[in-house]
Amino acid sequence: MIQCSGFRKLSACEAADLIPDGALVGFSGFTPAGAAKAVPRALAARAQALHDRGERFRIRVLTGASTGAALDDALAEANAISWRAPYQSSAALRKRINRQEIEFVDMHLSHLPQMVECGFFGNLDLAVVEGVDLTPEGRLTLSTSVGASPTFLRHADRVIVELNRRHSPRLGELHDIWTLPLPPERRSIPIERATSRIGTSYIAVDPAKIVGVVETNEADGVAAFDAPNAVSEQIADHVISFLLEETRRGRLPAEWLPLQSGVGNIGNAVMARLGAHPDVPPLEMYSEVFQDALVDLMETGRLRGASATSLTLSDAKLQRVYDNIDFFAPRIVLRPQELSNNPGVIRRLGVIAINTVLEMDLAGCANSTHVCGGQLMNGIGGSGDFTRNAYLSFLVAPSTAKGGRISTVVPMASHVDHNEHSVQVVVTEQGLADLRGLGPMERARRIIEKCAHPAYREYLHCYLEGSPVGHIRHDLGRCFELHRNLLETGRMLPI
Ligand code: 0RQ
Repeated sequence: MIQCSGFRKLSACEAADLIPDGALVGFSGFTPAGAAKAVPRALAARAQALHDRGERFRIRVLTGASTGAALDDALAEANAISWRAPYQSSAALRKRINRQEIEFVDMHLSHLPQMVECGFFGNLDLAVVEGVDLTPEGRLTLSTSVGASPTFLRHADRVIVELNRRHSPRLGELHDIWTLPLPPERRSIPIERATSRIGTSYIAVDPAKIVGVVETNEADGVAAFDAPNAVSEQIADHVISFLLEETRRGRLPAEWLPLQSGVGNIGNAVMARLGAHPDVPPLEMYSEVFQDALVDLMETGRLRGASATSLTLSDAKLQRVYDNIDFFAPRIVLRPQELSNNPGVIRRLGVIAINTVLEMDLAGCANSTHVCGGQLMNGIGGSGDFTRNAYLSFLVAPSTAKGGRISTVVPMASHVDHNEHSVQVVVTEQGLADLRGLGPMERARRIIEKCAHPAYREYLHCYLEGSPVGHIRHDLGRCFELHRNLLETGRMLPI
């Protein structure tokens, strides 16, 4: 038997053969960062071959969040997934979920580890986890993300490790692994600053559970961001002016509070713009994802430190971190997602949260996940963990989508992920509406005036003023008229 780190060395195909039909499998991955690659790709090929022979093969898939092409895309294309949680952003998977071919459980990411731990999803048959180092005693150093891997490794019956030689063997210097016990043994989490380190650089895996090691050498394949456009820059500028004014009024300390910024182009642009502004103090992050713009900010001293659960960097940026790891390792902390997204820690640190939504409504509710109430886009991800618990939270969106055919400010959101009790400040490129302390009518008028696109303002005002009087005004006969128009004619309002 060929060995690797004292464990049985397997090819990806041999490892995939160990996964039976119907298994619940926890794969590493939080975004493409640190996602298992070789085994799920081989599993997709095996599923395809079995389906071609008329045999059944579908598994239940857990990850930290979204993943890379070798996992969600490959398995969805091979029709090898029957059930999936907690988040995804794959076009192939989305299509099957929206055709009801896959059951998808859209969850707050901070909730996932506890749900697994308590057995709410059933027995975890296997964990397939990417690492950069494994000792014969079972000490595993993870690669570019932590996510829910510590939980999967603790609870799975059997473990397969993908040892990826592409990454820096020094990645452990960024990791901070700490286990949150279940109630009633749960105790306070001693994270007092965004970059406090409280745990170890490795995970102790029971060596008896490790059934094999697959050696790989493959990049995460994180796509580079689009150059910031005028809309995302205007959104960023509204957020920055507001934060500077809050500081001037003494409602935000001079050194600010740790920031969380959502994934995607807008989040990346906001961070780049914040970092470049001469009046913004050097920043700290307490977020989920460490993305491209933050590398430059850290190098120029504009970002003092960052806590996240994944290093979601394009190849060139990741290489910059590896080439200068003596500088980056003390400044970046990668934690399990139950800590990076922990509501108690987010509230303790007083995080400033900025997340993107699909639509916001006149009551101040927002939809991050479902187009016209039914078609899943990605999932709520960590946006709910941060929006509800932040010291100050922003929900942002361009005021229109699809060339102006869709208004992202609507009378009533067609699906609600963030309700009016959690939402504080909403922003589009048109302007910013601070909803704190406003009653329902003031709130609705402020959202229309500050955030709606001018082409939709008159419609929204007429809807509001014409709706039956109540604490909140709504006309249940008309509240989805814009959505109905969109479904029937392809645009929310006639030209
Ligand atoms: O579609 O690509 O076909 O043009 O939605 O929209 O404006 O490019 O913005 O990439 O940031 O995605 C909410 C989906 C926004 C994302 C969402 C269409 C639009 C476009 C994408 P095209 P944009 P983004 C965790 C942070 C939930 C999870 C989260 C998301 C496409 O931000 O998944 O917040 N958020 N995680 O045209 C129909 C509408 C639309 C619409 C936009 N109202 N109706 N289509 N689109 N609005 C926290 C961290 O710490 C990281």
